[in-house]
Amino acid sequence: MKTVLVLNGPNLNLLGTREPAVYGSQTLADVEALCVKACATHGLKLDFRQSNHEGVLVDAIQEAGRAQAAGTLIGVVLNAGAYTHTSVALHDAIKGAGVTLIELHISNVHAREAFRHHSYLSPAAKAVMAGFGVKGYPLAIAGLAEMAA
Ligand code: CA2
Repeated sequence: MKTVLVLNGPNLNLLGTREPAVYGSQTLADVEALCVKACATHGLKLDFRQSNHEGVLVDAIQEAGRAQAAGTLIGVVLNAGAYTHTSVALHDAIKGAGVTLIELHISNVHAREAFRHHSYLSPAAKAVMAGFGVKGYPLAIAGLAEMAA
């Protein structure tokens, strides 16, 4: 059974505790449960992580690249949070790892502040999703499963 890595960046551990109008009221544990279900539907195993630290996210992307090369992982769903708009290191990690990666945002970043309109990750990502709320996570897993089939 192959794995999907769902990787969450800074402050996403706060989901469901503040800003429900933007991010909804579901917690990160609720998101993990949605992902477990989506992976089970597609015969996949879930690796679900969150970190507030850029280097930890870089390490996880590199690890995912090695796992994909070894044939044990089909790809990554990455919500890099605010690092989306700042991180050349994450851009380089995605390119360097050669991993199939879907950039995901819970909110429609293009309908928000101008500083959220630019992503350093999009040019390195296979696909980009934004604005589906937390339901975007299972949709992204379904998309990865489709790409891998
Ligand atoms: O819409 C998304 O998923 C974002 O990636 C979320 C990031 C934001 O910086 C991006 O522009 C768009 C923020 C994640 C922080 O999430 C919180 C959730 C609840 C309370 C506070 C922060």
